[in-house]
Amino acid sequence: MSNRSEVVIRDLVKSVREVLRHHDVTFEEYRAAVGFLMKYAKAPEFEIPLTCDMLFNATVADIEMTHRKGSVSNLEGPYFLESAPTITDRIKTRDEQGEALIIEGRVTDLSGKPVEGAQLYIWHADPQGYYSGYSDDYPVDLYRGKKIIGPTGEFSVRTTMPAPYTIPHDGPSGELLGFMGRHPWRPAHVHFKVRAPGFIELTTQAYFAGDKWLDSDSVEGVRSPLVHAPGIRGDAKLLKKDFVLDPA
Ligand code: MBD
Ligand code: FE
Repeated sequence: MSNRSEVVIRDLVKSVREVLRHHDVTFEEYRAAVGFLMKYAKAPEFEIPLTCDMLFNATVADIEMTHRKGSVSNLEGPYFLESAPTITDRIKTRDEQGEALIIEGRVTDLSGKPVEGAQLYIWHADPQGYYSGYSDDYPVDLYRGKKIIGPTGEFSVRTTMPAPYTIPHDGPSGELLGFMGRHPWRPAHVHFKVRAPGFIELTTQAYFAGDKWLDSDSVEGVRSPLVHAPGIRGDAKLLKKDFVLDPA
Protein backbone atom coordinates (compact mmCIF):
# COMPACT_ATOMS: atom_id res chain seq x y z
CA MET A 1 0.00 0.00 0.00
CA SER A 2 1.22 3.50 -0.71
CA ASN A 3 1.86 5.79 2.21
CA ARG A 4 -0.94 7.07 4.37
CA SER A 5 -0.90 10.74 3.37
CA GLU A 6 -1.20 9.72 -0.29
CA VAL A 7 -4.25 7.57 0.41
CA VAL A 8 -6.03 9.96 2.77
CA ILE A 9 -5.33 13.20 0.92
CA ARG A 10 -6.25 11.74 -2.48
CA ASP A 11 -9.57 10.55 -1.02
CA LEU A 12 -10.20 13.92 0.59
CA VAL A 13 -9.68 15.73 -2.71
CA LYS A 14 -11.92 13.21 -4.48
CA SER A 15 -14.70 13.84 -1.94
CA VAL A 16 -14.49 17.61 -2.38
CA ARG A 17 -14.59 17.23 -6.19
CA GLU A 18 -17.72 15.10 -5.88
CA VAL A 19 -19.40 17.82 -3.80
CA LEU A 20 -18.45 20.48 -6.38
CA ARG A 21 -19.97 18.37 -9.20
CA HIS A 22 -23.02 17.40 -7.19
CA HIS A 23 -23.88 21.05 -6.49
CA ASP A 24 -22.91 22.38 -9.91
CA VAL A 25 -20.52 24.85 -8.32
CA THR A 26 -19.69 27.77 -10.61
CA PHE A 27 -16.36 29.44 -11.22
CA GLU A 28 -17.68 32.50 -9.41
CA GLU A 29 -18.53 30.45 -6.34
CA TYR A 30 -15.16 28.76 -6.47
CA ARG A 31 -13.44 32.17 -6.52
CA ALA A 32 -15.56 33.32 -3.58
CA ALA A 33 -14.54 30.20 -1.61
CA VAL A 34 -10.85 30.78 -2.29
CA GLY A 35 -11.34 34.41 -1.27
CA PHE A 36 -12.89 33.25 1.98
CA LEU A 37 -9.94 30.92 2.71
CA MET A 38 -7.57 33.87 2.15
CA LYS A 39 -9.11 35.51 5.23
CA TYR A 40 -7.39 32.91 7.41
CA ALA A 41 -4.02 34.25 6.28
CA LYS A 42 -4.74 37.62 7.88
CA ALA A 43 -6.70 36.32 10.89
CA PRO A 44 -5.23 35.57 14.35
CA GLU A 45 -3.35 32.28 14.59
CA PHE A 46 -6.07 30.47 16.56
CA GLU A 47 -8.61 30.67 13.71
CA ILE A 48 -7.33 27.69 11.69
CA PRO A 49 -7.20 25.26 14.65
CA LEU A 50 -10.58 26.59 15.81
CA THR A 51 -12.21 25.90 12.44
CA CYS A 52 -10.63 22.42 12.28
CA ASP A 53 -11.78 21.61 15.84
CA MET A 54 -15.26 22.93 15.06
CA LEU A 55 -15.66 20.72 11.99
CA PHE A 56 -13.60 17.57 12.62
CA ASN A 57 -12.27 17.11 16.17
CA ALA A 58 -15.38 15.33 17.48
CA THR A 59 -15.25 12.93 14.56
CA VAL A 60 -11.66 11.97 15.38
CA ALA A 61 -12.71 11.35 19.00
CA ASP A 62 -15.53 9.08 17.74
CA ILE A 63 -13.09 7.18 15.53
CA GLU A 64 -10.80 6.66 18.52
CA MET A 65 -13.69 5.09 20.45
CA THR A 66 -14.09 2.38 17.82
CA HIS A 67 -10.70 1.04 19.02
CA ARG A 68 -11.25 1.43 22.77
CA LYS A 69 -13.44 0.08 25.56
CA GLY A 70 -12.93 2.65 28.33
CA SER A 71 -14.61 6.02 28.94
CA VAL A 72 -15.94 7.91 25.92
CA SER A 73 -13.45 10.48 24.67
CA ASN A 74 -14.36 13.95 23.44
CA LEU A 75 -12.78 17.13 22.11
CA GLU A 76 -9.86 18.76 23.89
CA GLY A 77 -10.75 22.24 22.69
CA PRO A 78 -8.25 25.12 22.58
CA TYR A 79 -7.89 25.85 26.31
CA PHE A 80 -5.94 22.97 27.84
CA LEU A 81 -2.78 24.11 29.69
CA GLU A 82 -0.01 21.77 30.87
CA SER A 83 0.88 24.39 33.46
CA ALA A 84 -2.32 23.93 35.49
CA PRO A 85 -1.61 24.04 39.24
CA THR A 86 -1.66 20.83 41.30
CA ILE A 87 -4.80 20.75 43.45
CA THR A 88 -6.10 18.63 46.32
CA ASP A 89 -9.85 19.08 46.80
CA ARG A 90 -10.58 22.54 45.42
CA ILE A 91 -10.15 24.44 42.17
CA LYS A 92 -9.39 28.12 42.72
CA THR A 93 -12.24 30.35 41.53
CA ARG A 94 -12.78 34.11 41.52
CA ASP A 95 -14.29 35.59 44.69
CA GLU A 96 -16.57 32.60 45.24
CA GLN A 97 -18.60 33.77 42.25
CA GLY A 98 -21.10 31.42 40.73
CA GLU A 99 -22.89 28.29 41.83
CA ALA A 100 -20.77 25.64 43.62
CA LEU A 101 -20.05 22.37 41.79
CA ILE A 102 -18.55 19.21 43.27
CA ILE A 103 -17.07 16.75 40.78
CA GLU A 104 -16.39 13.29 42.10
CA GLY A 105 -15.69 9.79 40.88
CA ARG A 106 -13.01 7.17 40.38
CA VAL A 107 -10.17 6.53 37.99
CA THR A 108 -9.87 2.83 37.17
CA ASP A 109 -8.62 0.40 34.56
CA LEU A 110 -11.00 -1.71 32.45
CA SER A 111 -11.35 -4.26 35.28
CA GLY A 112 -12.34 -1.59 37.84
CA LYS A 113 -8.98 -1.51 39.61
CA PRO A 114 -7.92 1.97 40.84
CA VAL A 115 -5.17 3.69 38.84
CA GLU A 116 -3.03 5.18 41.58
CA GLY A 117 -0.83 8.08 40.50
CA ALA A 118 -2.99 9.01 37.51
CA GLN A 119 -2.98 12.72 36.71
CA LEU A 120 -6.47 14.13 36.32
CA TYR A 121 -6.59 17.56 34.68
CA ILE A 122 -9.85 19.48 35.07
CA TRP A 123 -10.54 22.82 33.34
CA HIS A 124 -13.65 24.79 32.55
CA ALA A 125 -15.06 28.24 31.86
CA ASP A 126 -15.88 30.68 34.65
CA PRO A 127 -19.46 31.83 35.45
CA GLN A 128 -19.19 34.37 32.60
CA GLY A 129 -18.07 31.76 30.07
CA TYR A 130 -14.34 32.69 29.92
CA TYR A 131 -11.27 30.48 30.37
CA SER A 132 -8.28 31.51 32.50
CA GLY A 133 -4.69 31.72 31.36
CA TYR A 134 -5.16 33.49 28.03
CA SER A 135 -4.61 37.08 29.11
CA ASP A 136 -2.21 38.74 31.55
CA ASP A 137 -4.95 39.65 34.00
CA TYR A 138 -6.37 36.13 34.16
CA PRO A 139 -3.85 33.82 35.86
CA VAL A 140 -3.67 30.09 34.98
CA ASP A 141 -4.36 28.90 38.51
CA LEU A 142 -8.06 29.82 38.27
CA TYR A 143 -10.72 27.40 36.98
CA ARG A 144 -8.19 24.67 36.26
CA GLY A 145 -6.14 22.12 38.17
CA LYS A 146 -4.26 18.83 38.12
CA LYS A 147 -5.25 16.25 40.72
CA ILE A 148 -2.98 13.28 41.52
CA ILE A 149 -5.12 10.20 42.10
CA GLY A 150 -4.50 8.22 45.30
CA PRO A 151 -4.62 4.47 46.07
CA THR A 152 -8.44 4.19 46.16
CA GLY A 153 -8.79 5.79 42.70
CA GLU A 154 -11.36 8.20 44.15
CA PHE A 155 -11.40 11.98 43.82
CA SER A 156 -13.67 14.82 44.91
CA VAL A 157 -13.01 18.36 43.71
CA ARG A 158 -14.97 21.52 44.45
CA THR A 159 -15.29 24.32 41.90
CA THR A 160 -18.08 26.41 40.33
CA MET A 161 -20.54 25.68 37.54
CA PRO A 162 -19.24 26.70 34.11
CA ALA A 163 -21.48 28.90 31.97
CA PRO A 164 -22.50 28.22 28.37
CA TYR A 165 -19.94 29.75 26.10
CA THR A 166 -19.59 31.13 22.58
CA ILE A 167 -16.56 30.12 20.56
CA PRO A 168 -14.72 33.16 19.16
CA HIS A 169 -16.93 34.18 16.24
CA ASP A 170 -15.78 37.59 15.03
CA GLY A 171 -13.35 36.02 12.53
CA PRO A 172 -13.55 33.45 9.70
CA SER A 173 -14.61 30.58 12.01
CA GLY A 174 -17.70 32.57 12.99
CA GLU A 175 -18.32 33.57 9.37
CA LEU A 176 -18.19 29.90 8.37
CA LEU A 177 -20.75 29.04 11.06
CA GLY A 178 -22.93 31.80 9.63
CA PHE A 179 -22.65 30.32 6.09
CA MET A 180 -23.96 27.06 7.57
CA GLY A 181 -26.85 28.79 9.36
CA ARG A 182 -25.42 27.97 12.78
CA HIS A 183 -24.82 29.90 16.03
CA PRO A 184 -21.52 30.01 17.99
CA TRP A 185 -22.80 28.67 21.34
CA ARG A 186 -21.50 25.61 23.16
CA PRO A 187 -23.42 24.08 26.07
CA ALA A 188 -21.81 24.49 29.50
CA HIS A 189 -19.11 21.84 29.91
CA VAL A 190 -16.19 20.67 32.03
CA HIS A 191 -13.01 19.37 30.39
CA PHE A 192 -10.97 16.43 31.65
CA LYS A 193 -7.71 14.79 30.67
CA VAL A 194 -6.38 11.70 32.43
CA ARG A 195 -2.79 10.52 32.07
CA ALA A 196 -1.22 7.46 33.65
CA PRO A 197 1.79 5.34 32.69
CA GLY A 198 0.70 2.19 30.83
CA PHE A 199 -2.64 3.68 29.73
CA ILE A 200 -3.92 5.59 26.71
CA GLU A 201 -4.40 9.28 27.51
CA LEU A 202 -8.10 10.04 27.90
CA THR A 203 -9.45 13.46 26.92
CA THR A 204 -13.14 14.10 27.47
CA GLN A 205 -15.84 16.51 28.61
CA ALA A 206 -18.99 16.47 30.74
CA TYR A 207 -22.21 18.27 29.78
CA PHE A 208 -25.30 19.02 31.88
CA ALA A 209 -28.78 17.66 31.16
CA GLY A 210 -31.29 20.39 30.29
CA ASP A 211 -28.73 22.78 28.81
CA LYS A 212 -30.28 24.94 26.11
CA TRP A 213 -27.46 24.31 23.63
CA LEU A 214 -27.04 20.51 23.89
CA ASP A 215 -28.76 19.83 20.56
CA SER A 216 -27.03 22.56 18.57
CA ASP A 217 -23.46 22.69 19.98
CA SER A 218 -21.41 24.83 17.57
CA VAL A 219 -18.59 22.27 17.59
CA GLU A 220 -20.98 19.28 17.50
CA GLY A 221 -19.21 17.65 20.45
CA VAL A 222 -22.10 16.43 22.62
CA ARG A 223 -22.39 12.62 22.99
CA SER A 224 -25.18 11.15 25.11
CA PRO A 225 -22.95 9.19 27.57
CA LEU A 226 -21.32 12.52 28.47
CA VAL A 227 -24.55 14.33 29.41
CA HIS A 228 -25.07 14.18 33.19
CA ALA A 229 -28.03 15.15 35.35
CA PRO A 230 -26.26 16.71 38.35
CA GLY A 231 -27.35 15.83 41.87
CA ILE A 232 -27.29 18.12 44.90
CA ARG A 233 -24.91 18.02 47.87
CA GLY A 234 -25.47 20.77 50.45
CA ASP A 235 -25.09 24.10 48.64
CA ALA A 236 -23.50 22.51 45.58
CA LYS A 237 -24.42 20.70 42.43
CA LEU A 238 -22.86 17.25 42.26
CA LEU A 239 -21.38 15.81 39.07
CA LYS A 240 -20.47 12.12 39.26
CA LYS A 241 -17.83 11.25 36.72
CA ASP A 242 -15.79 8.04 36.54
CA PHE A 243 -12.84 7.56 34.22
CA VAL A 244 -12.06 4.12 32.84
CA LEU A 245 -8.67 3.96 31.14
CA ASP A 246 -7.71 1.68 28.28
CA PRO A 247 -4.31 -0.02 28.40
CA ALA A 248 -1.64 1.47 26.13
C1 MBD B 1 -14.15 25.26 23.63
O1 MBD B 1 -14.26 25.68 24.91
C2 MBD B 1 -14.21 23.93 23.42
O2 MBD B 1 -14.37 23.14 24.49
C3 MBD B 1 -14.10 23.41 22.13
C4 MBD B 1 -14.15 21.95 21.94
C5 MBD B 1 -13.94 24.26 21.06
C6 MBD B 1 -13.89 25.61 21.25
C7 MBD B 1 -13.99 26.11 22.54
FE1 FE C 1 -14.32 24.23 26.36
